[in-house]
Amino acid sequence: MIQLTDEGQSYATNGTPEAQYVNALVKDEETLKTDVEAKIGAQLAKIGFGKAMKNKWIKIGGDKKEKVTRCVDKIEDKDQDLLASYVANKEEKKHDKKVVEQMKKRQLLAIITEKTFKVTKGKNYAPDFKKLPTTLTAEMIRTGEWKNVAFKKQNWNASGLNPNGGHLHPLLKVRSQFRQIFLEMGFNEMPTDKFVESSFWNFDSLIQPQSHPARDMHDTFFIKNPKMCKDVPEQYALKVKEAHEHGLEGSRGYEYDWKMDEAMKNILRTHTTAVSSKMLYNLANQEGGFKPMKYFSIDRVFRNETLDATHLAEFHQCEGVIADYNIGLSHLLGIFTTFFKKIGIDKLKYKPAYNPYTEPSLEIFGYHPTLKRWVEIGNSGVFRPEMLEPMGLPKDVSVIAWGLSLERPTMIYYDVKNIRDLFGHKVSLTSTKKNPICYIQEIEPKATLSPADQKVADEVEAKLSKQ
Ligand code: FB9
Repeated sequence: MIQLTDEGQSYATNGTPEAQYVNALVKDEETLKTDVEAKIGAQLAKIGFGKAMKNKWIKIGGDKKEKVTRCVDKIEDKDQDLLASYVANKEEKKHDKKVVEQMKKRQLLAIITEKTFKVTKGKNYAPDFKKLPTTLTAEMIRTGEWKNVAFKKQNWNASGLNPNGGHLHPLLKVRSQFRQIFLEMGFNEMPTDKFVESSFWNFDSLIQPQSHPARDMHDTFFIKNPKMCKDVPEQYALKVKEAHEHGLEGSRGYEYDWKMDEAMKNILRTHTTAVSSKMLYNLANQEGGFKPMKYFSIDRVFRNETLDATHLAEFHQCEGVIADYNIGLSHLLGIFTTFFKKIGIDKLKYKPAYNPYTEPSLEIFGYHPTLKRWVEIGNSGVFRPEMLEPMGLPKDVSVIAWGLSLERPTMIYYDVKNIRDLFGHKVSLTSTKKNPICYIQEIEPKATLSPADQKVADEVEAKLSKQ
């Protein structure tokens, strides 16, 4: 359809600029150009003057050509007639296509598509909109009303609502992966469901002296109520006292006055080794006597830390403990090889370290294949005899153990930079809902051939490469 632009409409009504220019003049009378501009407007006069000259409807005069004179009686404004005909009949195919195209180029008209809809009453026509029921109710069935009800058309292809089920927190996903690894290595889970522990099990049973700075308020959370624990095995406590004050034969102990009161103070456990100690005591005193055992735990521990981007006042400690006859550091290194390969690290280095309850102790470092750098991945050691003998473990039984956190590996697996985005009241539930499955890739064991087999493999390789 043809629709005139504003300019086109004004020409159709008032005539083209050239026609308006000539009609502003009297035949054979000289007129100043400026007077014409004042009469019809400078813009229109500018456009009209040129065309009127081209049509020889006017001529210019005066020394400075500042005058114009109309030199025709009658003019025929064809463009105005054309534009008026478009108003009368908007169908473009009724008009000369080339002329319409020219008019379009001069922006005097535009070709538009006009859609018209013929609306008639449908079979469900109703003067007002009735919301059709979408659900068949018991009431409708009971009253028989369902027979006369038109239900809204069901869209059976609509995708159902996402069932808003529960979502596991990344830490718990990594915890279950680590639990799986410990279980498949034959470890048994320790009961770590008590966050409140006595100082006795958390420190004294581990031969951590009562003056040790870690036992101070600024490192440990003490419980106000109940301030003191109920029970500590009496006979065992006396042996622990002896070990603290005088050591065992061959060691002097810490030579201080060990206090039961101090040991009875309740705290939030600072490590799950408190539970390991209790389990070892039970192992030594169980019916039928000591049996070799492998234990593990993964649970929360609490320390009065200075908070920062990677430290909160609590974290999850993972711990493995092996009690057996005549084992030592070499067994521990063997366990590390298997365990850390399963969590994706197979290049290990060790650094001598100190723990009050283990000697020797080692810090463990692993080369992380994607971080492409060495990362401290845990701590470990051989529990001291001063800890084991008071429990009643046989002299030829040793206990090796190691620990690591759950947050560090989780932050690496899920690329979390700030621990507050992982744990605590500011964690966005969306990230908990959206985090991917935790898939920890064990590093495949490399086929290490014996030298003789390697020689054969090299010869075969050499032959194949010549073919
Ligand atoms: O977890 C730690 N690092 C780590 C572990 C795994 C990991 O996984 C990679 C993706 C594959 C990456 C990093 N660390 C121990 C080392 C450091 O992060 C350290 O700075 C922080 N440590 C915590 C304690 O900090 C107050 C991590 C936590 C820790 C340290 C020691 C023990 C347990 C947890 C222990 C022990 C122990 C020793 C002897 C006997 C029994 C238990």
